[in-house]
Amino acid sequence: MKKVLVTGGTGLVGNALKTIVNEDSLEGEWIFVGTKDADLTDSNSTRALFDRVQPTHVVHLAAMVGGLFHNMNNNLDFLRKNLQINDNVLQNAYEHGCVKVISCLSTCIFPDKTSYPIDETMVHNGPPHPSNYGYSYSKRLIDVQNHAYHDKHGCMFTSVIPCNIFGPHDNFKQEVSHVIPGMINRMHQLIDENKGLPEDRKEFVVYGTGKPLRQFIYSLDLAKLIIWALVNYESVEPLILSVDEENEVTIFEAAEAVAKAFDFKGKLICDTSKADGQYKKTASNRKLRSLLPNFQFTAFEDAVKTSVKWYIENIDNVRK
Ligand code: NAP
Ligand code: GFB
Repeated sequence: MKKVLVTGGTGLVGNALKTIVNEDSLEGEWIFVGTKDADLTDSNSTRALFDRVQPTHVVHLAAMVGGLFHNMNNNLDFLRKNLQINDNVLQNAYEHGCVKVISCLSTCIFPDKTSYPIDETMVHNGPPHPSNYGYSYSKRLIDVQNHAYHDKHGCMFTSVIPCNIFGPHDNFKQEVSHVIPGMINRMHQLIDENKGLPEDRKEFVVYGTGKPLRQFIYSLDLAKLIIWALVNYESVEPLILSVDEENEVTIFEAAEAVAKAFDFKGKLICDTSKADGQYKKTASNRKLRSLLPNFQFTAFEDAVKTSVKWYIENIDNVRK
């Protein structure tokens, strides 16, 4: 019987996986772990976790994760912590004879100077954007590690490359969050703290120019794709898990979707003193579509609406 260890099981993607696993009552035993179960930057703690769980499969999500501003100021930490976590998890997966490991990269790790759309062959074709080189190189090395374990020991260690993810159980903490949870948190606060102000007098600040382009995948859609890949994807080469290129939106359009979800009628103004980060990282999901042609992604506005609703309903227990 399959025993799937989900590292990073207490985060945005981990909780989405847990929701889908429970909803679809998937076969096998699924164990979702976070730092309190084992600090994966520590080799002894990681070994003790694998000794205890004895997994047959690993979905490796655990990482130091954050948005643009958190990355910009902490490249060394992102590099070191994620290198430690990844080496401990992959080496223990090998030593414990795991049948398969699926790790998570990100579309933000591709070369900054590149042609578009980006595809899976381009991971190592040049330096990443300077804002997140620490995270990017630690993630790129997972691909190198996967090939090394496969070449030496025949391990089926592979990776998926999601675009920007959002959804319930996201990290809404201002200083570390990604753009959508960051805007949800700030807009809720603006509305909450200005109840007496006429709606059209309220001004919400969108950081940066609002012009950068992003593809956003709803966490529950990603979870379904990861589960599909765990069962059906048998290649060491990475697989991009992203919405279609034409579903790319500007940051300003993402802000408008958050405003619509809150029924916010005030103004959206851009604070261009704040960094924009990468202008675009448009990724092709052609390879995914060739394997899974009929997958239906949740419409962006509907996913934002569901995420805002979840945030409001869980406000007392969210990471913020
Ligand atoms: P998240 O919500 O920040 O969750 C991170 C998870 O990793 C948590 O379960 C956390 O445990 C765990 N973790 C962090 N440091 C750990 C440590 N030292 N030891 C053990 N566990 C540790 O992150 P996420 O957004 O779900 O990201 C999941 C994966 O998707 C990551 O590999 C990330 O790089 C990738 N990804 C994310 C995005 C995005 O937009 N969010 C986009 C592309 C790829 P605690 O709960 O105990 O802290
Ligand atoms: O999700 P985000 O922080 O990271 O998005 P990236 C940053 C973009 O959103 C910038 C604008 O253009 C910001 O100026 N923005 C507007 C905001 N309002 C906000 C806000 O309230 N919070 C945040 N955070 N941004 C990350 C990588 O890039 O993508 C990570 O740095 C990671 O390594 C992640 O891979 C998926 O999409 O720019």
